[in-house]
Amino acid sequence: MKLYSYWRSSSSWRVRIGLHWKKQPFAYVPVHLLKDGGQQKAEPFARLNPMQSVPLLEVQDGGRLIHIAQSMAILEYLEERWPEPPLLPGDRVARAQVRQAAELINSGIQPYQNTSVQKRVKHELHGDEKAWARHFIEVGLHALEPLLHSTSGRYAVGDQVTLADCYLVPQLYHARRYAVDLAAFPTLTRIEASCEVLPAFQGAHPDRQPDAEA
Ligand SMILES: N[C@@H](CCC(=O)N[C@@H](CS)C(=O)NCC(=O)O)C(=O)O
Repeated sequence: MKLYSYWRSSSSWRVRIGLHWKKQPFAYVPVHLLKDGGQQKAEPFARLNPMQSVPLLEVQDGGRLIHIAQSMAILEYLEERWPEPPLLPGDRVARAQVRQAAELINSGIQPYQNTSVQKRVKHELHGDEKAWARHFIEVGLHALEPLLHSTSGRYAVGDQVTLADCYLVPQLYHARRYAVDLAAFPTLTRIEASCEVLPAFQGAHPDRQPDAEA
């Protein structure tokens, strides 16, 4: 199994957590999102993933070599193929709460800080791309804090690690990069601290990846 990834990509990081959590070995294929105008836009990668983004999972299944993009699709695939240890709870209300938190980040925060969006705000619209991203990160985290206050135990939803934690931890790293003051989010940072000590989260951290930069 191969994972096309970029060390600081939060979407790739979510999948790395999932692979480590399920103890599935994988080859790491770096795709540099900035070098040469972005290797995600060049062949051969762009042919494998027309969305021109990471993560991309390459995996053998039923005698076929398949490629899956979109972190949520990949993580749900991993969950169905290797159900243990789980990343989705058995209870359907809890599952909905997990997906709610993950989607808030996936579709409500991360797109605004994405490399291509940042470039367009800065170079084509001549805006302050960092202020732009910071605004949407703050709005999203202000919604997430009370939601997770009501669903969390040790982790985002209850006392088991779930997909919601795979989305939360990388997003908080990027919140810091955009100078968001995390003092307003005590529940989120408490959950992050619980996750950070787990080997799966440690192995998935950007600084531990082969393409990490100083
Ligand atoms: N919703 C997608 C987002 C994928 C995505 O935006 N990936 C970013 C890195 S975190 C990327 O490859 N950006 C390339 C670009 O903006 O050109 C997912 O969850 O996989």
